[in-house]
Parts: sequence; C-alpha cells; structure tokens
Amino acid sequence: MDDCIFCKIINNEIPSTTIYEDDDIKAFFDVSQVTPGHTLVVPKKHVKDIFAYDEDLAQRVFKKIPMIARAIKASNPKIIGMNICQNNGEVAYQSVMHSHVHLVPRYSKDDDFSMHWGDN
Ligand code: IU
Repeated sequence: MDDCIFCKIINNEIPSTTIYEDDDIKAFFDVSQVTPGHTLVVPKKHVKDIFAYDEDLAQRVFKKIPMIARAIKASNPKIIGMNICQNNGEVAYQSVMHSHVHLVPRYSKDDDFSMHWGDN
C-alpha cells in the first residue's frame, strides 16, 4: 500500500534494523524500544490486523514467531523473558494499520525501562 509506513520499511524505502527476513515476513527493531531488542514481526503482505489473515498466511507468519523469539533471546544472555503481543484495532492501541507482532524482551529489574502500552 502506497501510504503504509510498514510497506515502505518492507520495501526498503525507509531504513530499519532488520534482524530476520524471508519471503513472508520481515522482523525489525521497533523505533521506540520499550526494552532493548524490542522487535516487530511484520507480514510482507499488507494485512490490516489479525482479522484479515487467511489461514495460509497465518500459518506462514505465526509459526515463525518462536524461532525469532529464540534468536532474540540468544543474542543477549541478560534476556530472561519476553512479552509477545499484537494490538488489533484502535481500541486495542493499534497505531500502525499493517498487522505486526511485538516481541519485547524482558530483563531482570527492567522496570527501569519505560514499559508502556498505548500511552505514546
Ligand atoms: P502498535 O501496536 O500499532 O501501537 O505498534 C506500532 C509500533 O510501530 C510502535 O511500537 C511504534 O514505535 C512502531 N513504529 C516503528 O517501529 N516505526 C515507525 O516508523 C512507526 C512506528 I510510524
């Protein structure tokens, strides 16, 4: 979609720190890191939210989440947990209308980071 920021990131029209990419998805660092390593997993196909996936796309995208989570965790021994979340719809704090899954690494005593959802 022409005016979609994530489509532009997927097409490399806007730079991103990409940690994984294949035919179906791109995983890149969120520009506003809730904790270090905060990553978005985004389908290359423009789908608005979870309700817009067909079963085939859902299988291809979501089965890769554990692999990406493991890779992020393996990148830093201080990561001891992870929040995985998808906001669907404005009422649920979705602000970019191209479906994405947040992977937010958790650290010991990471209350020091500005943990927040939906207040930005
Ligand atoms: P949300 O679940 O739709 O609220 O999450 C959108 C996320 O996209 C949010 O965490 C933003 O920081 C992030 N983001 C980004 O990484 N790059 C951008 O250019 C824009 C938003 I706009």
